[in-house]
Amino acid sequence: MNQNKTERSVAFFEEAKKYIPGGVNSPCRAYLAVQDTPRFIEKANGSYIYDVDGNAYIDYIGSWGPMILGNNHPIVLDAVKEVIESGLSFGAATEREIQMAKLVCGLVPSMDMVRMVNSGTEATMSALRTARGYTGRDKFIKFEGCYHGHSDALLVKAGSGLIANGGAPDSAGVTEGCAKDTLTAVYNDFESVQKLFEENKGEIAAIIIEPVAANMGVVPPNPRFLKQLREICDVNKTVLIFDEVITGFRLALGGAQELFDVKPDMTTFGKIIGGGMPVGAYGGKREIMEMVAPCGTVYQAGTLSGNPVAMAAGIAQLSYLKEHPEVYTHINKLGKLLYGGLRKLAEKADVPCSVNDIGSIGSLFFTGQEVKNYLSAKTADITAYGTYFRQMLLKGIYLAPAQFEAMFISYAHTETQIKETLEAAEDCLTNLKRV
Ligand code: HOZ
Repeated sequence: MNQNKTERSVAFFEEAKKYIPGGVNSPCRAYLAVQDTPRFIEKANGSYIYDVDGNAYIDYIGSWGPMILGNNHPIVLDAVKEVIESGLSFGAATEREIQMAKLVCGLVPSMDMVRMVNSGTEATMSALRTARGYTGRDKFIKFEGCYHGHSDALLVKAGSGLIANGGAPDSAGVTEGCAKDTLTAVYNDFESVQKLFEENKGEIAAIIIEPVAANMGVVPPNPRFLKQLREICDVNKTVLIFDEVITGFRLALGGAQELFDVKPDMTTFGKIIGGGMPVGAYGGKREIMEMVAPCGTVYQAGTLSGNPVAMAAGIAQLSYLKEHPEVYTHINKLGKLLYGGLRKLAEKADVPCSVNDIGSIGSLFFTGQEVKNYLSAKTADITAYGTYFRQMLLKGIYLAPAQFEAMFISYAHTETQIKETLEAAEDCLTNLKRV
């Protein structure tokens, strides 16, 4: 496969830049971090995604995770088709919201109650507000390189697009006031957390963490790390929030918290619970969630929250996952094949690489160092990643257009496609060695 036609994408991009900042509605999509022209997408189906120039790619983004069953899965599509006949939005309570809440709370035992919102950003922002309201404290801890959406207090030393372009991991426009209560610790370094607790006794409302970091590339937690966070939160009456926007319903039906057997007090989810529709959710212990309006004094609201179309899509996908454990067997098996294969190929090609993976998500970092936190992730050679990315794209492999993002495998991927991907990677890594 040689997917090198880009005429229409180039033209669209030029046009888009006139009206949309950077030509895109989310920075990662601009391909700045890989010095290429973004491919404008026409459609996606199963494990493939197609651009406007007629190129087909094996899709390892899957809309950044939610397409766990593959793009356009008939179960999800049929549910959407059925519900749109009855109306697109009411801004009023519906039965599907109860179904969704029961489903989510049933699958994630740490959650007694859940509130639907429209994105992961809203979910984390609201969870944090709730934790602050519940504890009556202002400060909270996040980890360098973890990304929890783009609300002000959380855009401090954040991962994802903020690091992708080699820029500062902070955003202009975030006032000192908004950021002053955000304390940052080092991922996988419990001592850095202990130190913050010692320096801010009785003042820390919450720890928020991606239980598996996936926005500085994929970085799994050390074996004891999450349990240590649980313990220190218990001792200090601090709310432990797991941001499972990426890991929820993906690493296991009950998310990373099931896999690592650590119960957070609160959890946030994103697009995966809407089957790809714009959805997020936050929830947790009853006594904490009862702080949320109209029960309690923490305010949060939204016309599109619990939107009927999004609920129908999400219920269809989550129900399918619940009834089909073979989805996880399949994607995890392909994960081993793909990430194990990449590790061997990098070794064979003698390119300094570090592959981190867990289940169906993984990252190939262009560094000889073990990647266990933001600092080590940052040692990756982003120019090498750009070269690798562009070559893979030409060979029909659609990867994240930035070093510090994850690859996602879906139920629609096959062993044959993984082999095809590894063959492409072998060529690209060998070429990279020559360069
Ligand atoms: N925040 C996403 C990556 N971690 C990218 C979102 C998008 O561009 O769609």
